[in-house]
Amino acid sequence: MDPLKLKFKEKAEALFHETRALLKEHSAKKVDEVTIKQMYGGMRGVKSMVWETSQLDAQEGIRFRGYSIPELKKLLPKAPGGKEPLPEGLFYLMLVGEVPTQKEVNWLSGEWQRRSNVPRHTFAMLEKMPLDTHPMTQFSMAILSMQTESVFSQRYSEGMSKSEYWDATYEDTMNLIARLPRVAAYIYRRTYKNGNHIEPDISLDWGANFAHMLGIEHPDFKSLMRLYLTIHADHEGGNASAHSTHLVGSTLSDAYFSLSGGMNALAGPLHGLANQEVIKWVFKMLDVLGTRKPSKAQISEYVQKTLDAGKVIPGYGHAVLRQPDPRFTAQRKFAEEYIKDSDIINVVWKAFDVVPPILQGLGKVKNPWPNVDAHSGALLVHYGLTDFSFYTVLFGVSRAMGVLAQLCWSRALGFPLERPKSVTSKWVNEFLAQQPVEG
Ligand code: CMX
Repeated sequence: MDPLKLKFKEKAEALFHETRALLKEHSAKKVDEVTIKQMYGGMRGVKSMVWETSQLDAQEGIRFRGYSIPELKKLLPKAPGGKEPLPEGLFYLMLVGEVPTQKEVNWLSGEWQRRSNVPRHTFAMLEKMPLDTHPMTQFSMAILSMQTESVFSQRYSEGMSKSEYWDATYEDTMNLIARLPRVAAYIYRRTYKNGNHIEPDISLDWGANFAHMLGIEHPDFKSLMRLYLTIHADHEGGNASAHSTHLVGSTLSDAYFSLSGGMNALAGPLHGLANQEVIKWVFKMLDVLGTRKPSKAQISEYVQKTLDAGKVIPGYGHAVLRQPDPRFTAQRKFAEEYIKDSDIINVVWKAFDVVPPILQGLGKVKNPWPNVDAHSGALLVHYGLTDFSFYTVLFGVSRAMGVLAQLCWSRALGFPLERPKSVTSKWVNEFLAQQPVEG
């Protein structure tokens, strides 16, 4: 058994027994009540799921196993000479709850290289897709096409015991994450670079090798990818991509089915596709205004026009957060450190000053602040990755780490099929009619 799997096994056995004891003693305790508004309003804030890998605080933002992004930037191992955390380290932390050593992270980089072989039929399947198929469609289908390799499905069909589910899921998780950069880079190169593919460089870490296979050779782009893949990895369990992965997985669908489901949720414009929408919106604004250096007053006017047209301002707002997203701030800090004077980044920063008061003025937007998607496009454009429709795939490669680490936990803790109760409008009206009249 590999050292990470062994560590996970020990932790999982301990938490499994702890959880059984907790359920025996406290099953009937209530942690929440659901309002009519929450039922009709996308279940905001309803505490109904356990998610080990990260937790989101509305004011403070995301913490991965208790660590904030600035803390992780200091604590997680780096590539030689690099300043950004290695995403492998975050996966390790999410999976076993311990900050890994450099040696442990180096082992994981090598292990993912070892497991990174993509089945040939995945590339053949992609080649059959029209070139203008959205990269997220290609990505989700490519993940699904690799389901033929699922260790979980194979062992399930052979009669695996429930106690081994976590083991097979760990194998699928490691294989799948290892293969994603190659798959994503293949989609990128076939869609935008005439199928001129770049072979992996096995001397590189997971994020840097991805940057290399995309074909963007600026050394700072490798650093950006390491940071990007770290900060997008998880956002507790209720967000749409995480929750979709979790829901599909709860049927004992394997990691491939589950992640593909999660990616389909990430592809929506209110979720991961917002990173593509932000940069499209910025460039449209620059075109309409006829300048690369718009004033704050010009941006303000364009924001108002967007709202008047009945559209949202992409990259702003959040279902849970009520402050600027620390993932936005981390990207801003990266830009301040690595990039001197970029028009497009200046526009993003000016928008940060202009958009929140306008959204606040609408009186209905609960969070007027930028989210993770407000900044990423400008950084990617700076390094020459200007194919906007690919951006959500980058998000997806990172998100796989959080949702699949959690899938291992869901299997280890024996979480059952997810099946919340729904009611009809008629039921709601009858329920209300039975309530005592207030006042
Ligand atoms: N621009 C304009 N209006 C906005 C807005 C924005 N950025 N954010 C919220 N609103 C509006 C909502 O559309 C809603 O209007 P209606 O009542 O007319 O339907 C109202 O304000 C209240 O919404 P909310 O409670 O503040 O926000 P929700 O929890 O319903 O939605 C989110 C959250 C992210 C979908 C929303 O803020 C949004 O659409 N933002 C733009 C898209 C975006 O950036 N998504 C990416 C989020 C991060 C990620 O998942 O990647």
